[in-house]
Amino acid sequence: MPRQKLEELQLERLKHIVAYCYDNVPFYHKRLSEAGVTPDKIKSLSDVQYIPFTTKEDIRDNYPFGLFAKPMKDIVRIHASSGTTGKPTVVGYTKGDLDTWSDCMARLCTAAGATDEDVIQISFGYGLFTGALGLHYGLEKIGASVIPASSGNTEKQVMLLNDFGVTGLVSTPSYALYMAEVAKQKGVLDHLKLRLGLFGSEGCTVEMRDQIEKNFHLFATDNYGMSELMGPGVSGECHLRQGMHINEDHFLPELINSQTGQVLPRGETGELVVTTLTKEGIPLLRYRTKDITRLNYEPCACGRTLARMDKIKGRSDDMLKIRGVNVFPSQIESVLMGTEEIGAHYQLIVRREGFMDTLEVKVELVNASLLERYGELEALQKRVKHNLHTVLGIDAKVSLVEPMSLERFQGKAKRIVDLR
Ligand code: DLL
Repeated sequence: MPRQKLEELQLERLKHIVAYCYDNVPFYHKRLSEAGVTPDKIKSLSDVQYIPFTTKEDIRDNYPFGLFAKPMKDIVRIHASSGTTGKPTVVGYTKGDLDTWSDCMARLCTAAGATDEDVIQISFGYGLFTGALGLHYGLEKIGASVIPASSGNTEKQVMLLNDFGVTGLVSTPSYALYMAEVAKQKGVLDHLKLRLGLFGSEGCTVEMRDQIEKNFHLFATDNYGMSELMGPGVSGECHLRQGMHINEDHFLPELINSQTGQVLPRGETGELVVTTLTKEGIPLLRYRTKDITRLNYEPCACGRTLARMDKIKGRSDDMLKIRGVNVFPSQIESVLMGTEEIGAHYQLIVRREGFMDTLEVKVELVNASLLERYGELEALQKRVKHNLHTVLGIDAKVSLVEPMSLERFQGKAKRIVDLR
């Protein structure tokens, strides 16, 4: 769709969703009234700026169903994101929402290269988490053969990959790496038919992606979403992998400065804010995702006109402040994964020693024998430390540890240990 037409469609849908929220969600009626934004105030796409932000706290404060715009009889599915503290964030879907979700997912899976010839194993946990069912219905819609393996029991996962001739894998990037290790141990890694990875739900630098591709001999793509906005289905890479195409007919993106809330000019990096344009169950206006990215409105060589978002640089609340310096774990990952002798598993430990914050980067070596060659080990340690300093601007302690010694994850990896 030409951009102009797309923007007309977005405006029509924006006007509708603002009125829909105002009329059907008491929380929004109050919020919008207090801000003096009646639906008729929305005359252009940039008028979205008059609308106050919605945050995760707003959803939590209205736990469990307070932000739903439809009565329970119209809600046919409920998901929730676990959240590390307190109550989960609950979302509800109407039949229409489920159709839209499958469409959005089918579109992203197709853009990534999945077809009805593929046999695809879904190794996300089935349950309240949106990842598994989101991909599941999208892939069925395009006619792929879907294996709902769920997560866990990694040896069995590997058996299925092998025995069922699986061509596509859906999982977190960190779980894919773990599965590759187990496949190697079982001696089946080089016999697998895998050709495509549809990875998401957590960050993955290009360097980490290279590691996954090298291990599994597949083409890895990244897709993004969050439970509050839909689950997976918000954006994903096409085969050119020059950013994740946003399903802009369903999601209106903006970027803001996390501190000031100011909308940023095109081309700058900031926090992604999204207005859902078509959701019925729990529509959200200007939802603050806390995810840091950049938007690119240039047309893609693949022919899609949808804007693209860069890989997520990190979350504004994941950003580590170490001795006053902002550090994103993805910056560290890039350095580590760009070092040949270093494996794909790492942990970041932040401590406060006296008044000083310290960062320890623990990372596995590819080859355990290096631990016995002290001179080489020390040289490698120095090199990594130097490279980290160049990128981060601060000193980190680098601990090179034995292969297979750090924890493995079957869902989203938890790599940061903040002991402060
Ligand atoms: O993780 C939805 C999802 C499932 C997306 C499967 C893609 C694939 P939540 O559990 O609510 O939903 O977590 C949302 O995960 O705000 C990001 O911080 C992070 N995230 C999701 N996808 C990516 C990605 C699902 N491709 C939170 N890259 C988001 C980096 C991602 N971070």
